Amino acid sequence: DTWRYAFEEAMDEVQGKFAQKFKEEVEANSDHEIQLFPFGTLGESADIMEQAQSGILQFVDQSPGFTGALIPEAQVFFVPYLLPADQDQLVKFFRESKTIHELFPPLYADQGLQLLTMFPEGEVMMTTTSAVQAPADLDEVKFRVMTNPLLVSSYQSFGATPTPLPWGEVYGALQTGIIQGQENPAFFIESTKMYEVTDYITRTGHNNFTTAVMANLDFYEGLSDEDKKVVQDAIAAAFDYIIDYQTGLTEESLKKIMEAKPSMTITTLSEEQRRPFIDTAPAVEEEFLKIGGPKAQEILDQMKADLAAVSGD
Ligand code: 6CS
Repeated sequence: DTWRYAFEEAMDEVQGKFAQKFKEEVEANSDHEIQLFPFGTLGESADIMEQAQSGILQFVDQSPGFTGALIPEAQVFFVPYLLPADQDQLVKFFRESKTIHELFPPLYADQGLQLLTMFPEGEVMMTTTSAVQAPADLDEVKFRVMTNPLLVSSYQSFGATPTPLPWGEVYGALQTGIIQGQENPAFFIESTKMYEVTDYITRTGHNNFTTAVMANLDFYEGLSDEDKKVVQDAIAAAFDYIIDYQTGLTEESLKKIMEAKPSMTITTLSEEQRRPFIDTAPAVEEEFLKIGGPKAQEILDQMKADLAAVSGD
């Protein structure tokens, strides 16, 4: 059979690399073919999710940043400073987390989706048209966020005016001055040329970009055990590959940005400068418990237990 797989990025960006590895593995180990649909070919994130839920697509990569309305619990990934900054701990969390491997799958299944994996895409950084060193610098800054209510709350707590937009509108909105900032991992800031329409990159250390790969549930449940294994093995291989692929990627991407635009200012906030941003976390966590759906408390508690288990203290 031919299986259709859509994702939110270009072929040579992280989600595309993951998808290409998945395709390679499935095709090497079965008679099935994977047809890949990068960003823009079938619409925005919200569109590809609908297509996966209705079975037009067999596979979809949609980030929790866009899954807020569907699975409110997935907003937990937008509590700032919750995920570890340390890459080894982060990867261990994604590999071993009970939240991801046991608690989230039934919530995705309720929406007609088989959750196959979640993986990190890199440290999230702010790119803005003016310098950011403190929450006060975000005052009056219309800051684009993904269409996720908790991410909106988080940026409100940071002092900005959050503006949720689908990805396709971000470059133009920065260019025309409708917004003055956005956040994303370095590889994406580089590949999508966000540096052309902003002048400052600020490393606040508040998050790592999480994404999720899913299959249409009826399609997945209809697969033979052998095919399910092909899919699971391909996901596992692609996970290992994408973690490896990201080694050094952040620094390389920042270097490319500086080469392309030497006037760009990249600032890593000190622990002291981060303090006021870190101090917003408890309020955002409380908001998550209010808007994060019926399982919010259970998800947050388990997530903290999972994180403690990988933190080594
Ligand atoms: O900010 C966004 O909307 C996009 N960022 C990344 C890193 N991937 C896909 C997503 O659409």
